[in-house]
Amino acid sequence: ATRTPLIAGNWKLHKDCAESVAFASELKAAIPADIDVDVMVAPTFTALHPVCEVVKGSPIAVGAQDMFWEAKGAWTGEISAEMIKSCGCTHVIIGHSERRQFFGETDDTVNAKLKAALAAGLVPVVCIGETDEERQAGKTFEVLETQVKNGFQGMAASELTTVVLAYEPVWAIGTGNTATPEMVQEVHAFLRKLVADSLQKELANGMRILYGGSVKSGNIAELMALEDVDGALVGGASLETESFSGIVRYKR
Ligand code: G2H
Repeated sequence: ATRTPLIAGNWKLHKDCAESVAFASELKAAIPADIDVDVMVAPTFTALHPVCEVVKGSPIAVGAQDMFWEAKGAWTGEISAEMIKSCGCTHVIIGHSERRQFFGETDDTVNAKLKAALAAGLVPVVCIGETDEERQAGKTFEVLETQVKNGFQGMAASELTTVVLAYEPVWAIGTGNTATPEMVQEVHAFLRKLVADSLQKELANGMRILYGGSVKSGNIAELMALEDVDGALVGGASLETESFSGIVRYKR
């Protein structure tokens, strides 16, 4: 299968508008225009539009870190997929573990957001992952299977072709504890087979499965060398030009 890798930077709650714009223009200068991977950054909502303007004409795509599933109405504080798209964004992160852990995100809300993102033509990056407790209890595969099946509930393979999966073991996020390459490959192969068996083989072969959790320029190459790893979702190491562009330009 030919899957173009995606390296995505999740800026989380970092950088105000001016800082985001300045950083985006630094990245634009640091990342070669003919880079052979897809690159995406996810600034805060308030910086989405100016960052989209800055990276225009570069290989850097822009995504939101979250979205709401309704298109409009009395939903104070929420932001729709269409609004994100109208800023110039092409991607959206859905179901990040921090949303699940701190903001009540569930597989059902992931499912609703996924449908709305696809309807708006955004590329969804759907995050899944087990906690430390679940891994210790031997429930990793069970948990991931539930997250995938419920997250994709009611959708056909033909609707899911642009979807990107991001495997982020919760215990590896921002902790400096990266999963070993063996653990990552084992899970990614499991996920691809799960998508093949529960939906469609062709979909599974084309689906990009990213790894996330303490990815840095020092470990990206060994992760990318794994058969079923098609990119990375990077948090902490995506916040500086040298480290993020180093990850994007990992040794092939
Ligand atoms: C996981 C990841 C980015 P970090 O949340 O989504 O963060 O690379 O800081 O572990």
